[in-house]
Amino acid sequence: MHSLLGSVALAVTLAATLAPVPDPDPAPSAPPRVAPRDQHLLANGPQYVYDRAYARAGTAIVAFRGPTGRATVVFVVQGMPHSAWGRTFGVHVHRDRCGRTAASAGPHFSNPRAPRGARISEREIWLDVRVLPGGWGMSRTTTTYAMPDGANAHSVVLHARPTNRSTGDAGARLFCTNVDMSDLPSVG
Ligand SMILES: [Cu+2]
Repeated sequence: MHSLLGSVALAVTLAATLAPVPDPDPAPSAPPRVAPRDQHLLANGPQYVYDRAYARAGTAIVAFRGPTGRATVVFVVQGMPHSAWGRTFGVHVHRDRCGRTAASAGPHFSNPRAPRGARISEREIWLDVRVLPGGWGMSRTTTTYAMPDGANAHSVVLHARPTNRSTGDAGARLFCTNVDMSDLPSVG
């Protein structure tokens, strides 16, 4: 008797194991799908490297305008050489697109509507980045002013030294990433 019951129990267990699992009903429980909106600008680079030691560097830039029109810019760099680990590099938004020479990107972007006497750090967009062990770093900033339409802002340049806060100088230009910030997407 015992062995018969055992066989029946085994058969039932096997049947349960082999029974097809019903498909979960996807319609009512699935989260709604939404179409992505162009709420930010994304750029990858660099397009030009002016110092061979940085040939393996990679950049990503995200930018958008918030509800008040202020621009937020996020800068990510990786692939920096060992000699750069632990150091801080000046990074700025420049006026012109990157080109074959380091000078191609032109001068720094400067807010054309800045009040007279505004400090340079409050007219421009600076993203100085500290490179961590592993060769990557991230920085971000939000302007204190509304980013105008049609702004002369078409690239991000990484320099050899931290930015001098009174002059804006940061030494040699190491590499350049194209990013058209002339008409940033707005959020809110
Ligand atoms: Cu610069």
